[in-house]
Amino acid sequence: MRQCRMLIHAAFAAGLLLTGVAHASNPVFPGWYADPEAAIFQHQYWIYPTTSLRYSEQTSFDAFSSDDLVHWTKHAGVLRMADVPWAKKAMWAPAMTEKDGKYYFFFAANDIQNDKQLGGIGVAVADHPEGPYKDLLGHPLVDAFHNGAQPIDPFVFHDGDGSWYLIYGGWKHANVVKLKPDFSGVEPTADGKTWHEITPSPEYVEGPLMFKRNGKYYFMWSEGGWTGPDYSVAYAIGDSPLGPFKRIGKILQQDPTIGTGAGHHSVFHVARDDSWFIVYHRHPLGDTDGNHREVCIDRMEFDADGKILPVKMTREGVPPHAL
Ligand code: FUB
Repeated sequence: MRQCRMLIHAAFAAGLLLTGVAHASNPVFPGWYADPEAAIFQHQYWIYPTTSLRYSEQTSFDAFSSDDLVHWTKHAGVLRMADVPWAKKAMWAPAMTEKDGKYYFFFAANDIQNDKQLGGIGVAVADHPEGPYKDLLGHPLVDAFHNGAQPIDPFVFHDGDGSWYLIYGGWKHANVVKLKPDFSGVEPTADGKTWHEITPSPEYVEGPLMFKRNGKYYFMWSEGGWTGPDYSVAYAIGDSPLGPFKRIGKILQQDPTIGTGAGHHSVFHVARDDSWFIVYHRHPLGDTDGNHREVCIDRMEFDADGKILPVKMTREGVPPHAL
């Protein structure tokens, strides 16, 4: 019996389930990390998280790459505060995109509380997914509050018509704004308006994300307080990236048997087989330190009408999945 238990432990330690299939486990990599951004670059999965420390210690970002969602390679310090002249602390929430062979890393810095403070959302650029990323502009891309939205938690959405949008916002307000094609600033949409508020409901807090599926725009975000157990993810579906969006409901929240404070997510969509994975952070059970956040991955599925099904958080994560 004892020998049998030892064998089971050895199998798990080797990353193998009893079926013999290598399997991820949640968290997907060790360390306190949050706000994961999922991206597929150069036929590999990438995750770019916030380093979940005190604000004064949030001065660089690590990235992680994988061929199969199970085995992850760490790339340390892909963007460092030293390479962003205006950043002083609280570097958060990467948003990644590739354009014309360059890789762009959007992020928030300095946790500004009003328009007099220097900081907001910036953008850095590199020749490779693993960096090194360097500040593109020498100043923030969004440096002030618009429609009440704190300039944090960027997300970049590339629409089918070629337009690039920045979706962002904390303090219970979300904005969408059209990016100039070279990401050097923002520009008005056809109606002459620049800062479009798309706050979907009073429950919205931060961590927005957008994707398009079957011609519909899915807008997702986090609700609750990120340090506590109630942090969660909800969503809406609309006909335009500019909204309007009406909240449908929560799809990710704490599970008293698995973890608490599950939120600030992003998604992998594998086009080959139309499979979807949600990457998010959560607190370990019983741990009340707000910064103790771990990056996890689980399946995200849709019903026949295109509604997102509630996510079942797991300890196991997902089996290997080739791109
Ligand atoms: O990690 C810092 C902050 O925590 C993010 O900006 C928020 O969305 C929350 O996840």
